[in-house]
Amino acid sequence: MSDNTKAFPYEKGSYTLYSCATCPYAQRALRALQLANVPYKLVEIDLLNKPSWYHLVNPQLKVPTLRLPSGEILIESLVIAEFVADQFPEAQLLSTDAIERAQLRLFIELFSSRIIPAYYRLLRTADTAGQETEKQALLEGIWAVSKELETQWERKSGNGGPFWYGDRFAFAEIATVSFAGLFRVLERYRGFSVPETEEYAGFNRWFAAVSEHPGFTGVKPDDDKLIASYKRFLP
Ligand SMILES: N[C@@H](CCC(=O)N[C@@H](CS)C(=O)NCC(=O)O)C(=O)O
Repeated sequence: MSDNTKAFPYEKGSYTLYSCATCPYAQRALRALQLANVPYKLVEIDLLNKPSWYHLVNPQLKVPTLRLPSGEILIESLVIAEFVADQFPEAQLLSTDAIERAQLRLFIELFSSRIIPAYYRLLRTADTAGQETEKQALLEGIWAVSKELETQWERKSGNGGPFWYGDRFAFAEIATVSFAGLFRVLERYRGFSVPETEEYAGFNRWFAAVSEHPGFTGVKPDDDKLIASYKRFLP
């Protein structure tokens, strides 16, 4: 078998993350590495003009991709983030308790199924009536997430909030904050914002705390760049 490893850039004996600054999935991997204090080399991939060697790194041609010091390659943002959490347990990104892990998985699944697709549908819908329907769907998703956060804060591991694990910005935030950060794009293109009402109080409290935390601000792309990069999703 030929050795392809020399055909693409990577840091020998270290972690290499192939990423794109405006990609919310890639930001999950970046946040996990940064919060766990893992040294890594960053290779920025231009998604509109991918390097010819990128298929050797990830045949699906998506970001993020993580090359481990051993040469193993990991794809899929949540898989990469969970690997980092498990490999560097001292960062306390993920609980080792099976029930707490299950509850967290359910939260990420709720966020991923109710907010992420609604976000992209709202962006892609052209007509005003359709946009109203999608805004409602998104708000219902945010409401469900908000209630789940409040439920978690009543649990021992939630410890009163404002993050999933109380005062610790950790795996729940790594998995979700880039998508909540994308609401800036919806505000610009669709005039959408989360109402400051009791119904969404849990979500607003969580996001206010998240927005100030280095785990969010340290990886946050420039607003104008982010908004411009989503223009291609508009109808
Ligand atoms: N399920 C993947 C999704 C990753 C994904 O869709 N990344 C986008 C950028 S945000 C991508 O690389 N798209 C390929 C392209 O734009 O050509 C993950 O969680 O890592």
